[in-house]
Amino acid sequence: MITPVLSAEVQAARAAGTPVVALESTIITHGMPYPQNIQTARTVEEDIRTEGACPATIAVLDGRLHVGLDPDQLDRLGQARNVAKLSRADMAVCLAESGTGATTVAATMIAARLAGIEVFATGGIGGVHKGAELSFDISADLQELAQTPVTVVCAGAKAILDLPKTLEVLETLGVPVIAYGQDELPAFWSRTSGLKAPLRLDSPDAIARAQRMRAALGLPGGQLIANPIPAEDEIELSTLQPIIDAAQAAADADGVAAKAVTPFLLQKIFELSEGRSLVANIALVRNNARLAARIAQALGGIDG
Ligand code: PSU
Ligand code: MN
Repeated sequence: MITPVLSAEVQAARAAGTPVVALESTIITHGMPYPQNIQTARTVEEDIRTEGACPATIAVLDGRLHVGLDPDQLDRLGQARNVAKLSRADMAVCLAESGTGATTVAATMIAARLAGIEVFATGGIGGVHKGAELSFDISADLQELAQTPVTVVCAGAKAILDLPKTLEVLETLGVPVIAYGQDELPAFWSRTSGLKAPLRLDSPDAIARAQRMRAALGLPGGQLIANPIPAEDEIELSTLQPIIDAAQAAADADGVAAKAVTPFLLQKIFELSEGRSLVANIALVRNNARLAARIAQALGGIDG
């Protein structure tokens, strides 16, 4: 097994028994424009520290798997162009070829597990894309949740996805999809989706206990926590739906495919919403980071 390179902060947290929360880096390189990407990454790390936990942003830099980036490394990644977007399929080649790449949800889960980190905060996971019955575009994030034991806190699946199909695939794969504090599945920029979440839990403790029970049952895989965006930051689905439809139509017209789809749609929605989608995206990632820190603390109180 390879040993990830731990940042000084993560090493100190380990020594002190401070809980650690993993963060992905594709959201920095492919999910948000510069310079808000770096500012957000820093703010989110600070939110985790304020909750008494330690942030560990994960990326592959020059052929090494980093768990925790120092401020310089974070800056360089946020300004770099043509950084690879790494999922399960790409990680080994990138490392073996001494490459640099940002980790998606799937790749971040793999790295978190290698580093013994049990909780990970992001914005939204990948899922089943609209038109998947023809394109077969289903994110590797879903398979990863089925096999890698990390609790992932997101704000629901992005409304650019086919949400009912995403829930169906997660159910087939045996992934617990747990709405936090409400019955409905949140839809990233909005608190509501019109879909009932399969499961609901109301406290970090309850989420931590469920994770331990899953392991005690001998089941592989993680849990998906869908944490609704704070009410004051949400953009209602009715406002966003025409924008999402226009972005999807542009992607179809341009023949955008595979890995390029999610970054393309996020950028188009950012432009068409005149930046509103980004403001909401930042608020929901921060909200997820705070909850993840509390879950990490609760897990620390229960033997693993
Ligand atoms: N959430 C965001 N912005 C993003 C992503 C998630 O708010 O850019 C990224 C994550 O890294 C996720 C990836 O794993 O999009 C999914 O990409 P794909 O659909 O190609 O699997
Ligand atoms: Mn895809």
